[in-house]
Amino acid sequence: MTMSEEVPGINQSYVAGKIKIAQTFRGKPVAHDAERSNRLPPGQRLVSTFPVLDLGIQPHPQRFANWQVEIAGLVNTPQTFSLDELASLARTEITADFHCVTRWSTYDLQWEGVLLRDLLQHVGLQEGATHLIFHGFDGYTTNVSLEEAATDTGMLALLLNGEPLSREHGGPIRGIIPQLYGWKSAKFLTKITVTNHDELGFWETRGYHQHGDPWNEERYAE
Ligand SMILES: Nc1nc2c(c(=O)[nH]1)N[C@H]1C(S)=C(S)[C@@H](COP(=O)(O)O)O[C@H]1N2
Ligand SMILES: [Mo]
Repeated sequence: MTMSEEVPGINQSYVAGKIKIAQTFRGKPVAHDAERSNRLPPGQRLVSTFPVLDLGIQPHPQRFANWQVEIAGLVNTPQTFSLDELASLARTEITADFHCVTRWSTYDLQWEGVLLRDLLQHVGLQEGATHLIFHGFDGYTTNVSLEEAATDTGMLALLLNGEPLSREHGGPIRGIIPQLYGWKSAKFLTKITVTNHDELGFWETRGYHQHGDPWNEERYAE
């Protein structure tokens, strides 16, 4: 996919605006290895709300009951899970801060769901597997290394702050990679593809950083 390719139905002016920002900031100096004892990563501003940002295509909640998440690619047993099947796997709760590349951060979100580590162990990784790609209902994709995903906090979240995840924040299920910028946390998750190389996702093909570590200000491609 090229930078200019249009995806039907998405908010094109939102996307065009972000591409422009990525181009403007490309190669500009950023903080590296910021002090993690400062809870707020460099260039971020703390907000007390949890803004909603996406391409503008959200699934109708009527779809939630029959939602499925497919795990494909370099796994031993490719499998399609219903929400109930996912919910019946070992459940984990985490509390994490959320850092958006558009410079707001919000603290102490409580996510509950299934650790990617547990899920990947369940389906079995094939030799050579190094990365995954999250796919959203809206056609959104984002790439994450297994090193960043299969941690003790990387998860598929079903609940936010004790409530079923709302449509606005990515319900019924969302990938959560809390140590990276929020664009790596794919909403309305429908599929995970495990790969043996790093393939760029929606924003990564449009000028965003391949990795996205807020403590190194990995906002845009260098
Ligand atoms: N499926 C999907 N997931 C997505 C996005 C999207 O457009 N579609 N946007 C990403 C971006 S850029 C951000 S900042 C966060 C915003 O999450 P929020 O709306 O819960 O704040 O979702 C990320 N995950
Ligand atoms: Mo974002």
